[in-house]
Amino acid sequence: MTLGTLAFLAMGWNETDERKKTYYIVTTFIPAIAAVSYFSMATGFGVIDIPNHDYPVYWARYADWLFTTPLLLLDLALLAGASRNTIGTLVGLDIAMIVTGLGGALATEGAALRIAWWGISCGFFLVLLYFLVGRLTARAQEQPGEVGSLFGTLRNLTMVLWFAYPVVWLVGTEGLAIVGIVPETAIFMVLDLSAKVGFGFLLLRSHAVLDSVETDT
Ligand code: RET
Repeated sequence: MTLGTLAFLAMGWNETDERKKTYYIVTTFIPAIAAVSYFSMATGFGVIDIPNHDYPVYWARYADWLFTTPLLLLDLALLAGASRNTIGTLVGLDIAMIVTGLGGALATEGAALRIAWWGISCGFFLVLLYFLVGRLTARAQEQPGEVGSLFGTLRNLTMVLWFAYPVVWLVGTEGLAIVGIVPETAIFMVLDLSAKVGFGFLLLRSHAVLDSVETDT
């Protein structure tokens, strides 16, 4: 995550166009926040033991997602030229999804209740996907040049990777504990790296495309 942050910083350092700078700023903060979150988990601060819980809770994961997932959505929304209202709706749904997911991870009243929180979080997630696939895609297709196709690539990557999070959560230690804490942590790490650094590289290497985005805010 730190290397990704430094790479994005270097890529955007000499950018003079104000509009394109926005993508660099948003995209660089994403792995930077994750680097701090992983540092806190590696050193023990980002992990808590909760009474009546079989496994420790990595709360810092949710702190990371609380900030980085809205920033990822902001990147997509800016690319699509979405309105402030659409951006606000997406971010609101996303925050609700992460906070209710944290509710599930912290719940101490047994597996059934944890799964109920998971279901609520998935509800927000599905509405979010509806906006991403419907509203944002329609807006992105009205954009000139290659914007629509870059948006399509990033949206598909986002959908595939983001879908894996609730699945890993459900089979992992927060949910049914079919998968142990070590493989769960490893899978989340690969997902996080792809959804943040992989996504960022795909977006920022497309300089010419970013030039042609028209905004509607
Ligand atoms: C949770 C809880 C269970 C239900 C759902 C979840 C969704 C999480 C997602 C996270 C995405 C994170 C990313 C991080 C970094 O780049 C919170 C696991 C639906 C979609 C993209």
